[in-house]
Amino acid sequence: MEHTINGAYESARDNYARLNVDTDKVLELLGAQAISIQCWQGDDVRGFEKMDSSAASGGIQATGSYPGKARTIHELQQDLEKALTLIPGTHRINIHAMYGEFHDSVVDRDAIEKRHFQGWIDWARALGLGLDFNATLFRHPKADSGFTLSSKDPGIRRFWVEHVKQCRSIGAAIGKELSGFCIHDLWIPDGMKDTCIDKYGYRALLKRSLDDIYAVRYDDHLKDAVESKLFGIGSESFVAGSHEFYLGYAITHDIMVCLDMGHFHPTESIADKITAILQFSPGIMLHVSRGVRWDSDHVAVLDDQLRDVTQALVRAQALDRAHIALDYFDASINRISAWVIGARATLKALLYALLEPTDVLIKHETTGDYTARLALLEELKTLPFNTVWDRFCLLHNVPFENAWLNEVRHYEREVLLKRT
Ligand code: RNT
Ligand code: ZN
Repeated sequence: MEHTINGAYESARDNYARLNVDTDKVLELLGAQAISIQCWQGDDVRGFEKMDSSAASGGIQATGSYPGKARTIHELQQDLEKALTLIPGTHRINIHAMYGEFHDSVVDRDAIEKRHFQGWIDWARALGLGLDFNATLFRHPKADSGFTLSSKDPGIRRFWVEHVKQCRSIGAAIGKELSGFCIHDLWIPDGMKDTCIDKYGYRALLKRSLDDIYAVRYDDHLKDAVESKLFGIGSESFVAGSHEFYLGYAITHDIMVCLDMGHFHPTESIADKITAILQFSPGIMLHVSRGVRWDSDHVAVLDDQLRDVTQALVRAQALDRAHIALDYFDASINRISAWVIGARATLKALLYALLEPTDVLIKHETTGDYTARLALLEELKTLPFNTVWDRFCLLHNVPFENAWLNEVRHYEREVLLKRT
């Protein structure tokens, strides 16, 4: 098989070279792309707190009851390790505050400390992985009113401000300990089901809470992002942290916006926003997701939306300013396969974009030769893309084609189905 792939790759390399694309260089660039993998796909966004967890608020909902979900940190790490052996490249793991190591004690969100995450840090270091960390402002009794950082109750606000401050300091410590950086992304569920009158008031409170939170600045070990949303289940009429709100906040406070692919109108693509935002912001964060009819958080697949996003980044030469993270959760299929399918789809979308002769296309465009631009774009679609992908998998020692699925099936039989 290896021999066949290498043979096919030689000829694919020629194909692309004729169009001015250096596939070897592309494979190198792709190999340097780290994707942040969401731990919460492994346990249906539940976390390991010992509190009586209330319902996930803000419309975060994993549907399905596929057997074998991770019940402990150890199981979750074991599952992630399995997934990582099937995803080419070196990646990052994205965790949430509710995934701490709390053993049997009840540790409320405003009392979490770095030590609760030391296990994750040591695990990540041993595997050579970066770690991202997020505050958790949902699935908690103090979020049940539908408001957290923009709550009109000063006590509730203070509680959540403390939590986020604590999380940012833990994030900074993680970045430092792993001798790199850690991204702290803030998403809150705040909003209202029905007509909200005092939108201005809630947003003013949110701004005040953010000012308090971001007054503390960390060095490069911590990168901050804020994530907007259009609506959620229970916040259909009003979301305090809308796109305009956070865009304004991020740009005036030197932090990144996080664009989640499911958080906009269903016909709206985030791809076109990237090159606009990057004119004003040094970096951008993306949550790769697939909304079906709504922000349903389906597993990412190689579709036009995802390709539009990676093309926007590559064409703008902005890969090094972008932080790509996965954010979806599906409990109706094998959870490890969900990680693998989404991560491989994201890498394939990056590969597809990198295999484009951007210079040539821009030249056609600039000289007004739109005929040649369209013709070339069409030609590119049927070049032997899959051969370059196979070569990438081979180089990174992961199974190509669907061989990875056999490994997932084996793991399911041997490990997942034994969890009762
Ligand atoms: C919710 C946001 C948020 C979460 C994760 C768990 O709509 O997309 O990013 O999905 O933080
Ligand atoms: Zn998200």
